[in-house]
Amino acid sequence: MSELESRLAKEMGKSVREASNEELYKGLLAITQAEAEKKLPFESKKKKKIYYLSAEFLIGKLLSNNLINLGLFDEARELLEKNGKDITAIEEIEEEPSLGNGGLGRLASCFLDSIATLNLNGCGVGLNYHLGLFRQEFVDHQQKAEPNPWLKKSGWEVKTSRGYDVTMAGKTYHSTLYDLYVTGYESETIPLHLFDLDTVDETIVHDGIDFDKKDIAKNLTLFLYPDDSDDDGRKLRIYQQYFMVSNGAQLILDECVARGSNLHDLADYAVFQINDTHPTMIIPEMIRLLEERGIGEDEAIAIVSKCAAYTNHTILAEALEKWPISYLKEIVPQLVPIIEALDDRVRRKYDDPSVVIIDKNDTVHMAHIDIHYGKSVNGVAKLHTEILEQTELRNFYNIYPEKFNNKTNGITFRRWLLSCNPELGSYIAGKIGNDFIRHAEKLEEFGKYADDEQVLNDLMAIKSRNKARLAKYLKDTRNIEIDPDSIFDIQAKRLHEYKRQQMNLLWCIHHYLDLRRKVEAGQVLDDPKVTVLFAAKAAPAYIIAQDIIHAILCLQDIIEHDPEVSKVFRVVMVDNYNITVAEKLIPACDLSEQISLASKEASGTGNMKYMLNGAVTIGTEDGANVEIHNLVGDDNIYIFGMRSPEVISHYEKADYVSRDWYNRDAVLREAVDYLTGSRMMETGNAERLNRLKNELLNKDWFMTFPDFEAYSKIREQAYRDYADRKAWEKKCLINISKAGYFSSDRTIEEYNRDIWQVQ
Ligand code: CR6
Repeated sequence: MSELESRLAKEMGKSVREASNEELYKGLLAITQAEAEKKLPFESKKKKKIYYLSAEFLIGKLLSNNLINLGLFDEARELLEKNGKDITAIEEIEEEPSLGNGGLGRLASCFLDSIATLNLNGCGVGLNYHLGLFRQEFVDHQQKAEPNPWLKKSGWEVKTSRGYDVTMAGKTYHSTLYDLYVTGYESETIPLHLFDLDTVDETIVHDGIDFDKKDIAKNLTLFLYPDDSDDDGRKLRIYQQYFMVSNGAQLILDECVARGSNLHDLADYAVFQINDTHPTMIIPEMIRLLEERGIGEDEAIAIVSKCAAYTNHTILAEALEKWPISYLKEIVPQLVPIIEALDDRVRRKYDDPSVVIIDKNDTVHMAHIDIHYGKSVNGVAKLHTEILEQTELRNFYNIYPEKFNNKTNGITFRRWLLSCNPELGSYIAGKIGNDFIRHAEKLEEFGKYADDEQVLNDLMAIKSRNKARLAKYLKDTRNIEIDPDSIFDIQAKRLHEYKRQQMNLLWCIHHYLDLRRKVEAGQVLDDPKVTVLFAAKAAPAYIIAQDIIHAILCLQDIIEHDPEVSKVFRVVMVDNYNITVAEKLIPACDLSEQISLASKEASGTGNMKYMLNGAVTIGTEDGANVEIHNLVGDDNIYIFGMRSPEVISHYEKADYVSRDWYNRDAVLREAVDYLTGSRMMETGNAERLNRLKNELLNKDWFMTFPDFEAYSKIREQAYRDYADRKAWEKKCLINISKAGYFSSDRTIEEYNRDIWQVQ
């Protein structure tokens, strides 16, 4: 009996063969937890520490990932197989911790994996939401949001005896700290600290995801991002944010003192990376706590300004947080004099209303606190950082050019290749060795096989098996049948107008109508077989996003009922997109849709995951697509559409009129009109369809119409190119071999080199 086998048997009190999947899951969990814990570093040995503060950590399932990182995966899989068990079925038992919305939260999780893998002294700090991002169902072609409990069944969290007092709106709450162990690849473990309140009560949730937003003791950590479409929802966010950072600040001070800091030298012991503006209140809170411990205001501000660093993740104005000072006065009155003092210093120094912290409407600009009182400001892709410097944050850049820097996002290869696509991972390792897992730049060596017929055939075969696996998964879990021999064209990401799922939809309508015409003319449909897969959750308060989902589901239904066209063309929207679904879609993708309006997608990270798994990108020159394009060259990517200077100039001049495009372009007009044509109206909801069409016709804020023709042309070109399978597979191989740059290990090395400077 192997050691693993006897340990498992001991945990479960029975043999592997006798155990149920549930028991095996629990047994494996206990073993990985114990192994991970052994690898926690000795606190006192290291001086400086990274505190990665984030309202979101989109963790994903942990079992396989941890087994891989701990070097136990192959052994566990073989042991299970030998006893007639299947590791995939055991993984199904695990509830995914969805403590994030999308890219930003997933990035935070990839970063923790890399911090651990690089043996850097660090940890994550966030909140222990009881319910993850809502579970999405489709009912009557519409999204329905349901609670998504994960905590009770998870087992990954360790309740600690640590906790702190946090005072909000005059009441004091005592927190409890839970730790989740983040394993690194054959390296140390780091903790993700998630703060919670014992009084939170999941039973107050009713009618989908509604709850009493005023009862803070019961609702504080109930949900990630409560609906912020009303005052109470917005205030609850401030409660959450302050609870997170006050706990975080107290933890930082405790730990740093224990490691030997005298507080005056805090910057030698701590750096806090502020992930978007949600944790910004750590700056005034830390100043407050230092003052409480006897440090004068000037010095406290100077100390904190050396510890704090800010990452910006968007240029969309609605996402740059601003709070009315009245909210802060109500909830965190202890911070208001400090924020006023910080604002005062800015006003005395700079005669520029665009850089103040509290504006003339008594609104507090959170990002401005970060920029004035942090030591670093970074964007998340080259283009994004340039836009911050030259346009969005130009006035700040002029004051502090030395603070601005770029850190192009990355992804962990452990989860996004080894764990989600083990066959491809081992194949590459068989060709170029294992080194690329830790030294991602070595993936470039795989490029030498670009003309090797055997390798190209092997890659094609791996992709085919992944497509068949996806087809089976969709059949088993959703009763959706798709043809694994068709081209899989995938757009999976949060639903947002700037990401332009609506442009993809318009093309699908256009293609459907073309095929229908052929059928009616009695022609044979010899077009390439295509399955377009969408997967996306829309924020419950974002009406147009829901309308887009509705229109996609209606079109899906219409095509399903078309016996001729559905043989060559299908549109399928997969419900409840999350990390688990992403891990199935990505290895099976042929064409990766990254079609945001240039300048609007700060980086994107899905684009990198698809590339690494051997998909070809169709995309705009936006975010990290620009860098992907530079790396793979014109022949291995399909780039189209307006470039960002042109887009920015349209916004500045306010000269874009969507109706002109509609009037001018008959093909586009036909697709837009179809939204409210008889077939769609019979299938769906008139209010939703009309609203969507009107939005496009009268606004189209993210300019889908001007890019539509170029998009259609290049997409059809990509489908034609796919027919030459060898040439296509070569593109896939080149994409894989150039993906090394997008390892989050590279990104984290850069953060550490330029901002953190931790040993
Ligand atoms: N939505 C950006 O839009 C970027 C991630 C991570 C986003 C996306 O382009 O890749 O952050 N921004 O940097 C925000 O969430 C504010 C995202 O995930």
